[in-house]
Amino acid sequence: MAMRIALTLVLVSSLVGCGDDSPAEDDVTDDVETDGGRDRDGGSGDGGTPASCGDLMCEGAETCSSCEADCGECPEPVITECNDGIDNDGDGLVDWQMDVGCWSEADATEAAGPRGDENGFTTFDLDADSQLVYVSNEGDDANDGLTPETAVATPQRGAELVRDGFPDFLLFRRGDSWRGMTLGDGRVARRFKSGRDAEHRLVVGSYGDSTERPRFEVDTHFFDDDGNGRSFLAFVGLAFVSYPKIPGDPDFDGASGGAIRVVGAESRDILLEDNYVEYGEFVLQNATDLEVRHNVVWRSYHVGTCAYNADGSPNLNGSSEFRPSGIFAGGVDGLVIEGNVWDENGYNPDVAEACATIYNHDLYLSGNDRLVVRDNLILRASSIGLKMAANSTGASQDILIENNLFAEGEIGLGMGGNDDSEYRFVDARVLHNVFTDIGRVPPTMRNLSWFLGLQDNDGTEVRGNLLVNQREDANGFGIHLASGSMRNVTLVDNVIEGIDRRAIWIEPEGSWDGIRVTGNRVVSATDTACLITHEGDFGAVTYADGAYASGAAADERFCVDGARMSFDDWVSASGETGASESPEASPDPGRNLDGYASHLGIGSTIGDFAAAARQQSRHAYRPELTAPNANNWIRAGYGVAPR
Ligand SMILES: [Ca+2]
Ligand SMILES: [Ca+2]
Ligand SMILES: [Ca+2]
Ligand SMILES: [Ca+2]
Repeated sequence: MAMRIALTLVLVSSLVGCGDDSPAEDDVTDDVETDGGRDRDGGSGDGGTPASCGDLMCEGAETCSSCEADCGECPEPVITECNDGIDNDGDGLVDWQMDVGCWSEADATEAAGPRGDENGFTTFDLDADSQLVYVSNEGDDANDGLTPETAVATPQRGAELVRDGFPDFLLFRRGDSWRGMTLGDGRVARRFKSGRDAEHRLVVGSYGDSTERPRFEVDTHFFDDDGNGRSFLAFVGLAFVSYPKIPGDPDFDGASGGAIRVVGAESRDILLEDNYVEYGEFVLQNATDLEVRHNVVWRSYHVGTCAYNADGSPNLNGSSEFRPSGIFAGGVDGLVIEGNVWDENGYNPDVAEACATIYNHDLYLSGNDRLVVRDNLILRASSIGLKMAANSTGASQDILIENNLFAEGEIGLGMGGNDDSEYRFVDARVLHNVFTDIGRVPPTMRNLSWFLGLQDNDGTEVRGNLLVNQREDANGFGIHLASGSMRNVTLVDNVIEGIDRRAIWIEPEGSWDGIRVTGNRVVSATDTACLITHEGDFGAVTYADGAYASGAAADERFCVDGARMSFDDWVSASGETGASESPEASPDPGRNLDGYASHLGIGSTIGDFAAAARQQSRHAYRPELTAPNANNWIRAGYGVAPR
């Protein structure tokens, strides 16, 4: 039950914290302890106030275990099935260290349960004929691998011992590491095997007393179906670090590496959960029903991405020769991407010739159907946080993008790209996302600050999003609709505040039909803002119920076909019904991840927040570092209800 207690506390503290930062910090620190996060460094960054034990303030990385004097005595650990020393479910596996039905020591059940009962994580039961194969740094490939005491030594030997078509478990000892090894020696062996069916997967996971993920230092993908059908797999709780991209590594080349690659058209039902990827990426193409959940992907990059003009000056577009992103997914039918941390993908500021480019992104998703992108932290992308492409009519259908947090990069969400066929994106919902500081520090150094752009959409609802914090004088916009085709697109109940330029920018073409812009609150304090920029005929666009406030002169607040105009002239030009001026002021505008890092006591910058979020794992899970909770804190600054 510890998990539920922790979640409740966080919810309470984030509500309490809405208008009053100071008292919530202690609560958050307590939550971390309750949630089993002892002995973590807390990810405190350079920008925070130095914490000193003994000053009677529990702050920064201090916890009850590191500083009892300030933080008080640690609560007694809650006894659960997963830490009571008993094999409660009779499967021969005891507690979180060994039982694959435990997501951590805080799990109340050794049996697997629905994710909603397992803190959002996937747990497993053994099947009658499941076989477990153990791999550790103290193992020996001459062993049978069937017990921890008789573990084998290498991933390739372990991969041989689990059986194709069976619900077997290949378990690596946590805290151990392997270098230059994958699931097979060579391309064919790395294609690995399949499980039995979607309910009986072949699981590649972990075991042991450590909470540190088994670490694979790889120079290629750890698993790669290589175009062959591989199905019913789960890769859970593993760390993949591309060692030739580790700055200072003796084998550094800045080029080789990987993580997981699934490209077989016959591949299906593959889960990637709670993995940590440094310098590598996920590549998913053509397959069916893939899930990418609760992973951390940081600094996928490749040297050779810088470009130069003839005079030797930098070409800010960068080179298209290498295209690293945090994930590339193309042509997948059924793709869920939820609860992940994507940070600084497409470049590496610490490596020469690894420039950010316009071609590289945190997520690059092209032509996927039944797509869900939910609850992700999408931070500091080379160019676009979430680039969505579709290269023919109807190429991407049934799309849900919900409650993600987009911060920095130069473009937040771009649904368009690379083609001008009509109606490429069909039945999309973009709901309750938060976008902040897009383009504040564009890694490419271009002057863009584009928050949310849609092209060639057919049947799209953009509802309840919050777009805030744009630096002045950028080439910027909030929400932009422009393309040859657009029909049945609704922008409703969005809050757009502090967007310096075209907060809502609509450029209708003759074929457009059924565009509704309704109930949005648009506020900008600057004198250069255009709350709505409309360029073209009004026939296809219905405006209603907008609430507007502007720092611009009274006759310069809206822009129609290049001319600035007053609220009254806007209403008369657009025919907007129910529009109003001077909505209620936001209680604490300007909230962003810098402020949230301060609020949590983990630093003062987006980088501090990101560093802490990259430490997330199921064994050390901090709900306050997730997109939904960060979003709620930012929302409160703008008077937007929590979700
Ligand atoms: Ca137990
Ligand atoms: Ca058990
Ligand atoms: Ca369980
Ligand atoms: Ca069990």
